[in-house]
Amino acid sequence: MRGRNNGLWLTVLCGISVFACIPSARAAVIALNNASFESPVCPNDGDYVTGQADGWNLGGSALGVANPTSSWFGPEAQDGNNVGYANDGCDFYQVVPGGVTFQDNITYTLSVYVGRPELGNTNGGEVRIQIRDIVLDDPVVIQSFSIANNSEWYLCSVSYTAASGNEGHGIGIALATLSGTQLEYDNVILTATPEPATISLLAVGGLALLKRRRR
Ligand SMILES: [Ca+2]
Ligand SMILES: [Ca+2]
Repeated sequence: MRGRNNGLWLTVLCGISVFACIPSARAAVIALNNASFESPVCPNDGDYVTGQADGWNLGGSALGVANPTSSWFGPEAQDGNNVGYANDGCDFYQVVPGGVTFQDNITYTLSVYVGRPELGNTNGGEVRIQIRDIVLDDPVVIQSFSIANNSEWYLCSVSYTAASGNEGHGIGIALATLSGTQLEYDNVILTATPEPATISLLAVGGLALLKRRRR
């Protein structure tokens, strides 16, 4: 039996070794509310709603969800049919749902496609990762961006590595349009690197190995 157990452990350890060789850059995608701005539905080109984007808190009153036309962008949206739009100092923000909180030494990266339709405005915006859900809470990580050309989508991102004191706090994200500007947002993605579950699995593997050695 012992020989069979050794064989089993060899198999398990090989599995762990292979798993441990997976690059630490492996990232987990964290679910967000309405990350593609598909709710509420705007079924036809040019449809839009103001003051509503399900799952997002709205900072200001000149923002909502729209269905772009081909004169705005090509492709019209980066994902699905709709995009979020925010004018003149307004911002979308949300606390990451599902009780997901910061974990120390995990790097969180927020990315979003941003574009400006043919409106002639030239200011940019900001993508932010926040502690909890309040835009002005510290620490706040901000990546400013500008939009060079009308009717083009740009991938903007910001990263933040959680430090001591962040553990257990809610993760806030925000997409902010600067004054004098209209921006469109789509396909918001938040990742955690390395994947927290990977760390947990490796920890379990290490614990099992420790128990085996103590026998
Ligand atoms: Ca979309
Ligand atoms: Ca469309």
